Amino acid sequence: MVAILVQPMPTEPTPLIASDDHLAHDGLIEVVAGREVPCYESPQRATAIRDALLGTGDYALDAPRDHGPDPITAVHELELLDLIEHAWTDAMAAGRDPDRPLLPDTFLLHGYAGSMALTQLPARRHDRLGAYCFDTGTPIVAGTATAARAAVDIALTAADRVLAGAPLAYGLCRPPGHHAGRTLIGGYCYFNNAAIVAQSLVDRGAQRVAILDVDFHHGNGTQQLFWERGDVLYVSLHGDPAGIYPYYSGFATERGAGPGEGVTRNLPLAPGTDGDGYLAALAEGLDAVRAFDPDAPLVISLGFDTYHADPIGNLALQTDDYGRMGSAIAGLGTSVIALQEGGYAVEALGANAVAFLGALAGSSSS
Ligand code: OKP
Ligand code: ZN
Repeated sequence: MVAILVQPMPTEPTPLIASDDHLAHDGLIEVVAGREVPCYESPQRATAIRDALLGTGDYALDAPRDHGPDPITAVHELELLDLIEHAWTDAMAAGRDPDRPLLPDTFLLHGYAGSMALTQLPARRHDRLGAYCFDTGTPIVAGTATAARAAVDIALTAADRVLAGAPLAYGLCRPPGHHAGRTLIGGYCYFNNAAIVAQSLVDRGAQRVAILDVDFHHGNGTQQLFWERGDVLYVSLHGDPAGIYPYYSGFATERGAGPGEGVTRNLPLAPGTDGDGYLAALAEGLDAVRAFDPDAPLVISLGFDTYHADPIGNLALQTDDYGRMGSAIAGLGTSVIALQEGGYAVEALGANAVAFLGALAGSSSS
């Protein structure tokens, strides 16, 4: 009698790209609803996720490789990079309090200019913040530029791993990126990590790249960057902007323009949407990805602020729903670059990341 041993396939650990460079980016406060509150986007978020993933034994921690500024300026204007790199040192040279974050207080909006042809900006970068920032939740401190650069390198290094053959790599980006536009920071975001990766895939020869954004908030920056592009699909599920940040974008009627017509898809969700409702919308989003037929790894903007206990979300997902999402996305059969965006219920972030990424990788610890 022959014993037939069914052995589980030994799965390679999933690359977990992370860096402690984010720790020095602690914005301290944001201004919301007329009040100064502690930043929801805290260093503890990334630490919690990293520790939980490493605790499973299914991840291989690795440091990001420096990719230089070029992948950033392929997506953002040089003046934005210059602002982020020098706003803090300009402010210190001007005698600003080193214990307070920089937040803009005067915004350069369309309505400010009207028909005037404005030609100049103030001399020092911290005085220009309101020309490059769209909200009061995106503070700059001494460590912001280093952290934001590291987040980009984390995202690009995760992409490198997948292009080198890993079926899945996870970039623990902090600060997040999906609200950052060509010349705009906002929503805790400075450089658009996912958009930079998508553009780098195009620059490395991809014809069709899909970005799936499952953060609770609409990724207005990512949508803006690829609005008229037919080669990068942006699909986003998010809280209905009729009552949710970023308020001005993310409605289902926004579908892209020109060569990008129909290559932006928004799936706004009603307050209280639970796992079943979410999975139904996700199936629709995944159908859009399949129809687009990407020839590159899927880029996921991964937020856990859809969780029922998230302090700034209003959906109702449970931890096991993140496993269901991971399994549904795994059903695409494509390799995946998963990049961290939001999620502010710090005590649940680790379990939610383990559930999502474990199911996506098809591991038993999910
Ligand atoms: C960043 B990411 C809600 C205040 C909202 C900005 C939220 C930025 C979310 N009371 N402030 O998409 O998770
Ligand atoms: Zn979010």
